[in-house]
Amino acid sequence: MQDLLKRFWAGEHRALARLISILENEESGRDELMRQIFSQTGRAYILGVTGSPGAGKSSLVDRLTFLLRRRDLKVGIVAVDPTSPFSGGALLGDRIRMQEHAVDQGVFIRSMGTRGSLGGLANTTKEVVRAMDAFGFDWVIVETVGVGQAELDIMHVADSVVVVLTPGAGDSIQTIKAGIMEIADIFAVNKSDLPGADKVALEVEMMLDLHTAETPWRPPVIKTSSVTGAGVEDLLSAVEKHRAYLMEKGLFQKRREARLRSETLEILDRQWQQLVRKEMKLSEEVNGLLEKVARRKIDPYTAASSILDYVVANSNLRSKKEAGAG
Ligand SMILES: Nc1nc2c(ncn2[C@@H]2O[C@H](COP(=O)(O)OP(=O)(O)O)[C@@H](O)[C@H]2O)c(=O)[nH]1
Ligand SMILES: [Mg+2]
Repeated sequence: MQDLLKRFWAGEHRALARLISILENEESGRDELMRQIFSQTGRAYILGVTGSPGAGKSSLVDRLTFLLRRRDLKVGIVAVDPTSPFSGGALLGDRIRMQEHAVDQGVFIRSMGTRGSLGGLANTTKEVVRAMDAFGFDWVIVETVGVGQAELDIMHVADSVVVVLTPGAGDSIQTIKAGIMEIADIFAVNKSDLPGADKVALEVEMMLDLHTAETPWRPPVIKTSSVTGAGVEDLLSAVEKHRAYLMEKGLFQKRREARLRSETLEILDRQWQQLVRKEMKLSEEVNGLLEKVARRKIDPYTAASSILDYVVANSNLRSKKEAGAG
């Protein structure tokens, strides 16, 4: 592991890829790795891009990355979209092929597998973003399809969220899930080279008229085309404006603090569950209680409280023993 980290800190893309695999497969040592890289995190700007399958998210990310690279910023991309794996479109594909031989490897793309539960996916994605942050990317872009709760959860890691809409069929405002509208900091009406983009943009503006009176940030609506490249510079400017707004109002810091707090609680939840599972394997006491519930001898609430008491007491005992031994 120390060897892996050494190569990771040296900027080896293959070490980053390996580290991400460890996170993805929940291999042992994962928590320890996260612990070791934490101090180097918190520097990257994290941009979320979400929208329906086929809206042009990957193509837009491709364009945005191209612009960021022109400013010499390093970009990590995490694509969580089982419907269309990120290929690194025309612009990026060439660039990455070019860079395979170059010293400067400023782009790294990772498509997340869909194995495991979606809840697990959200958690793993957060860790992968963190790994890319520690690796030294200036921007980390996360692409997800805006379908379920897990995808919405993933967007909570982002500092700014772009929701991509299209003039395409069924993408009318009325049919878009409420949750997705609420997380948008910026709207991109993509495929503006096709007819109907103006109408969608107008619909979004009207919706915003109704809903954003209370907040000082009104999400801008930007028409883009990832085919012609039109509007993509404007989209990036809008993201940078949002970033400046977050900084100015102290929201950037506040959000990140809140995120670290809730993440700690998530880790605690996970560790607690592991502890209980371990006790269940080892202790007849816990299994006895579960058995009693199953036979309706006691109620599940009493049993759960007893298990809680038991696990706490027992783990205290164990750590005292370990302390005594050491
Ligand atoms: N006409 C048009 N087609 C686009 C545009 N952006 C993406 N597409 C096409 O839409 C399809 C889906 O694009 P993709 O980026 O994979 O969408 P994703 O599923 O949201 O990531 C591809 O065939 C793209 O070439 C655009 O701005 N205009
Ligand atoms: Mg995609």
